[in-house]
Amino acid sequence: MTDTLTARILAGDVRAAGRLMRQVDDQHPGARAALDALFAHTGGAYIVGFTGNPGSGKSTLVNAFIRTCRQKGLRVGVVAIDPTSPYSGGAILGDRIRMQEHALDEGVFIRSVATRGNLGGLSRSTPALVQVLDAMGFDVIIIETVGVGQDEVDIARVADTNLVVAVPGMGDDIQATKAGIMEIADIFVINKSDHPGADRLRRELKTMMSLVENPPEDAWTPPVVHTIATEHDGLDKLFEKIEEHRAWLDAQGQEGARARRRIEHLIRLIVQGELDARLARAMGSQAWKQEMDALTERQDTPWRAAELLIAMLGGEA
Ligand SMILES: Nc1nc2c(ncn2[C@@H]2O[C@H](COP(=O)(O)OP(=O)(O)O)[C@@H](O)[C@H]2O)c(=O)[nH]1
Ligand SMILES: [Mg+2]
Repeated sequence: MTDTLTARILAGDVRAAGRLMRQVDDQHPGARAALDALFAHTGGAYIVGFTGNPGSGKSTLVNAFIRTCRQKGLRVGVVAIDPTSPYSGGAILGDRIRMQEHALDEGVFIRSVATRGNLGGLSRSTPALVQVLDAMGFDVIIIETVGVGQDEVDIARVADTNLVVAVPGMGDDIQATKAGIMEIADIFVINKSDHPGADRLRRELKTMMSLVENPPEDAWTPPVVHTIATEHDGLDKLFEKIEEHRAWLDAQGQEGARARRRIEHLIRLIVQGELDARLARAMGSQAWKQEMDALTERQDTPWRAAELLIAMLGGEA
């Protein structure tokens, strides 16, 4: 069973891949064996993260970027994460619509993930989905994420090159400074550059970057690229900057160490997802309800309760 499924995925069969991805979402026990079998075939894809506030134009930009990649003959897989929308909700439909230009293109595979109410779901499923796309032989894998919480920032770290998408005219607060987003930016994209304030935002970003103390001599300075995603404007420049960043990574000779760090990071995400899921299960149990009864009566302490909870996490994976 697993053998035929993995063989079909390795051959690029999108229906087989879709099936495994659904199994990953449903935490189907069979998914693990397939993921294990696929892992040896991964590592060939270049992963690009698109992170930015809702409405900054990420999906539109991804759509335009896919077109640029396709013109160069590159096959593209996309994992679009929207933690605020339910599975059947508008954002996911919206993503489909914004990317539907590529709906019939066999060189493009788009997978939307919604995670509301699914504890540990994002960090659990995203690395697996990326691995499946990688094994399918896509040249470029895009991860679109909102980047508001630690979860999304963690997800972004899976990428080789991280784009942080900002838009002009949002007032004085530089949106990108939020929640560690600055640190993950390899390239800043000022999308909606047709709106007023794009140059000002560019200056703000440059000023912010100049505040980095004692950057190493060979450090990468994130370039700022202007785009108008709706008009496909600035995409060639963006592609060029991604290639420059990739070349810089190669020149750093960091590929080995980076690849190691990334796999380690992936494993940490998988463990975090698993722990979150186990924690949710443990805290939903009868034993825990009784413990909470005892606690509210001051018959036990939070520290002893925490120990009990940790002991309860050790169950079956
Ligand atoms: N004026 C303008 N509108 C844009 C641009 N890029 C995207 N939009 C619009 O911004 C809205 C949000 O875009 P979307 O791609 O869904 O943003 P996301 O939530 O970040 O994925 C849509 O109505 C887009 O048509 C742009 O460069 N200029
Ligand atoms: Mg979107």
